Amino acid sequence: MTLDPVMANPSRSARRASRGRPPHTVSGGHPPVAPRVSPGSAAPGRVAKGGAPRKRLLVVNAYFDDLRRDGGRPYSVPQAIGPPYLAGAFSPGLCDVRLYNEQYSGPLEDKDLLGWPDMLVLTGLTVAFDRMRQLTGYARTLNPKVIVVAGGPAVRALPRYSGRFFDYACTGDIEQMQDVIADALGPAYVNRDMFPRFDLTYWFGRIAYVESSRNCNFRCSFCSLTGEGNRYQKYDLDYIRRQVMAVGKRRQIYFLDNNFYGNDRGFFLDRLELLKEMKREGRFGGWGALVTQDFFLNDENLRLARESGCTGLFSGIESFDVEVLRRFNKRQNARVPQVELIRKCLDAGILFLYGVIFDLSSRRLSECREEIAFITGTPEIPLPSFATQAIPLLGTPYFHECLEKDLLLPNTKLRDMDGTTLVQRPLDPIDEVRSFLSGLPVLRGYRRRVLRHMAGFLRRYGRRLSADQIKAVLGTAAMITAPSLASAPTRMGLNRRHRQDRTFVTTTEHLDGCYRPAFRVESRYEDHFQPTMVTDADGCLAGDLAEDLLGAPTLARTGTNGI
Ligand code: B12
Ligand code: SF4
Repeated sequence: MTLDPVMANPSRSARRASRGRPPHTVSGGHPPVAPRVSPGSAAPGRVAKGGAPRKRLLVVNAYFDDLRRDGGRPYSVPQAIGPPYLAGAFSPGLCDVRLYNEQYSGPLEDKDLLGWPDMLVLTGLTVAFDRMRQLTGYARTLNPKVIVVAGGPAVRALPRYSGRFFDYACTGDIEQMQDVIADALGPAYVNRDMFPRFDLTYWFGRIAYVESSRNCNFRCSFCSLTGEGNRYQKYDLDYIRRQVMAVGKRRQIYFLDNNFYGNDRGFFLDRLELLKEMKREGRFGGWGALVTQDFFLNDENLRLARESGCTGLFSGIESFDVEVLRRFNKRQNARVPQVELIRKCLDAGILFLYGVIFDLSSRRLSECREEIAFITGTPEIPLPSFATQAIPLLGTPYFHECLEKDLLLPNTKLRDMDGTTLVQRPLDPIDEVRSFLSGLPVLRGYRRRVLRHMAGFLRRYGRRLSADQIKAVLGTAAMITAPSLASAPTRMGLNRRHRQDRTFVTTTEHLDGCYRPAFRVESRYEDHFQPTMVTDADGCLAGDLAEDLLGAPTLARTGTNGI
């Protein structure tokens, strides 16, 4: 794989924290649950041929469910791909590697698996930071010598705070794992030809996920990539081809790049040629990707994408209100009326998927309801895949704006920054907001309009779309109106440890069952099960996070959008 220099020389920001731990233990209060062991495992055996001891590595995608259910979401799309990419850094000859994806399999509470590794590697969304701490508490209780490595957007935003919990708090890209492995285990354990371990991704089914680029050339104010300020980077074509080959024949290949279109037309056209060729070879039935809206400004793009086998595109609409887009510095979405662009995409035979976000600290509920009525009353466009609130993700320009305007609620918990829970002061009375939010994920009150909308949509596009695409449209409608049923049908109603009704407001919201340890953990790890507080009781930035969040320059705060 050829990488840009920045990626080939990952930042050496791994930080070792103190690792001495007292031996005493306390009861955590909950009995262990039935083990759920990852099927993704390499061959056992403790000594390799050359005599070096084999090492055991467990890579986990930590995850908190936004519906606050205990179980996994095997049918939710897309699924995380951090674990196979990170696993690729370990020498296959000297390491036994296992992967676990909590998004797919539910919370990892299996003592055998948690106590198994010599090194635990953690990844996950910003909201999953506390879950990473909890997994660390479990693993260290069961194996005091385990080395814990963590990375991802939360660790990037909170490198100093993270150093309290993890041996290596990584702010670099996946290649930083190579440095960490060399430092912690020795250079022999590093795989210099790092390549994702798709052979271990037990959660890939009809759809497999790969990526062809990193980061984004735009600078939307709420996006964690804007806060991180890294530039758009491309993989070379051969690496992309190898990835598609490695996932095996699939119905769909989905590119999880933040911005598959990117800012290099030649690279875009080359990838389409490659995909066209691979589709002809029968490697996949169709492909999909995440694109920014500048993709739709050139009509040729839709034709070329379709010819190369593209069946679906996801693009962050965020809002149909131009003023909202400007406020979020999402100007690339305001150049062409969005309904027109969606219609063109569907008319070209490509499914259009999107999400909408509502910022209740700057918009009235009446405006948000009008927007939902607009969407459900416009059969030319599909229903959104998700409707949530704008999240002031740590380190983003939007986070700093909320902080400066004193918009964050008292006792805001990092765990509640999931888009379903109110963390900003709203314009409308809190009780009305609560009622709106409790219905938002399932579009409560709009069911009849949703059904009418679906009928109109299918009448309009039914003939242009394939059976698979229509299934996906119906799946999206199911996902938004009945998310539990659609994403985890076999676990309906299972919510063992979180029975209290939600309040939808961070100050009073209950914690998930995961915050009560599933088995006894050492007393010194009890604090790993306390929530990370973003604000204190007065709504001021919590002292623990201040050094990370106030110290660093917000380079993207003044950044211009890349269009
Ligand atoms: C798959 C996905 C999901 C999946 C699950 C993701 C997961 N990990 O559990 C689902 C569908 C659940 C999801 C949900 C949401 N998502 Co999402 N999602 C993605 C997506 C498309 C791919 C993530 C991925 O696996 N990338 C591949 C891996 C290899 O890269 P990465 O995770 O970006 O990690 C990089 C670095 O952080 C670092 N790194 C990461 N971990 C580690 C660990 C170590 C040890 C090291 C060394 C390095 C390292 O290396 C990578 C670069 O090389 C990204 C877009 C994207 N292309 O990244 C959005 C993205 C992550 N999601 C985003 C958002 C906003 C959301 C939602 C909040 C949307 C919403 N409003 O509902 C929800 C949250 C739901 C919840 N539970 O609360 C944002 C950022 C969120 C954040 N910072 O937490 C992203 C970036 C999209 C965007 N551009 O806005 N998402
Ligand atoms: S277009 Fe905006 S939201 Fe999407 S990845 Fe780029 S900066 Fe983030």
